[in-house]
Amino acid sequence: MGEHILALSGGVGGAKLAAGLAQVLSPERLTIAVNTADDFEHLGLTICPDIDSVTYALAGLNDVQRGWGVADESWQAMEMLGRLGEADWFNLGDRDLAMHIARSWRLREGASLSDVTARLTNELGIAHRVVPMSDAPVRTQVLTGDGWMDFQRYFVAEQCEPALREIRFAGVSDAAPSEGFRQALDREDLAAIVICPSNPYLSVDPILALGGLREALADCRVPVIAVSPLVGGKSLKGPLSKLLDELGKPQGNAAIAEHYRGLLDHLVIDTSDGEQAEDLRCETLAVTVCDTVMRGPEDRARLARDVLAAAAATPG
Ligand code: FO1
Repeated sequence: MGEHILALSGGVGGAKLAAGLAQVLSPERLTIAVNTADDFEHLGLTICPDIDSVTYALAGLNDVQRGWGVADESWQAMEMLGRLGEADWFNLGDRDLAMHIARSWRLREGASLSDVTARLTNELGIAHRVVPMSDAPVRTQVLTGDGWMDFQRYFVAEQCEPALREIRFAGVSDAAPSEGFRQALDREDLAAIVICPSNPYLSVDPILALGGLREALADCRVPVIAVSPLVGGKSLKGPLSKLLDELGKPQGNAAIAEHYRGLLDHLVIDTSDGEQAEDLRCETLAVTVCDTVMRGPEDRARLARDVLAAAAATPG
């Protein structure tokens, strides 16, 4: 087995495993490529929720309870924005706001999202490589009974309540993988690709939708291993189970295996779903059952080790 691991991550659950991998792998051995299709422009700022979830988790700054944003946050800027009559449906904490200001300012100065992400993670003391999936803007939009809607409006303002009929990633046909992402994929010493426990349809699909990416993963010589975001058949956070219903998909890990069919070599599922393992296993898919719930740093590191061991035992 070679040396380098490429992790694909969305926010929250994905960020936890990304942080676990960073706990057990040295910086030279890990690249984390992050979904940027949840990004949006709000109050003149570029907000990158998944990059920030990964960054805050790696820097130990993340709010565990809320699942997004910075711990020990204050909300004075938000309160003042409300008083000024500005949009207050998307909560920006004071410390989090500093991140969006720094990023937006650097982007406006002409830096790429890759450069800005490298700079900000570095300033926060993160030695591991966190790269955006692309430097070009890609934006998730969802079709509901009210027509097409931007992702954050659906997710935060509408609390995922409208039934979802279709998902699209605006801009993806013009977006290439970022240089850092491409370099990690092309590494001679690449040993495995880990798909973190993020929503396959909303958080991982935008990454796979980048030109040639799904094919590159299907054809790659190293094992592709995914950790299911389902625990006891449900996602711990987020709308995955509801979405499976609305999109007419099977419930449970059968949906995850079906979604990644052709590119996945190994699926890690939670002990609470262990009885599904036999049905999921086939000639081209190995299945590992372990505890995938990450309550703290020990759990994150343990799951990261389990995933790396499972990957090492999988032919590409
Ligand atoms: N999620 C919410 O449910 N409500 C919010 O007000 C909210 C604000 C927010 C601000 C910055 C940030 O980086 C993330 C934020 N999130 C919020 C989470 C975000 O909508 C989701 O984490 C992702 O886009 C889904 O992965």
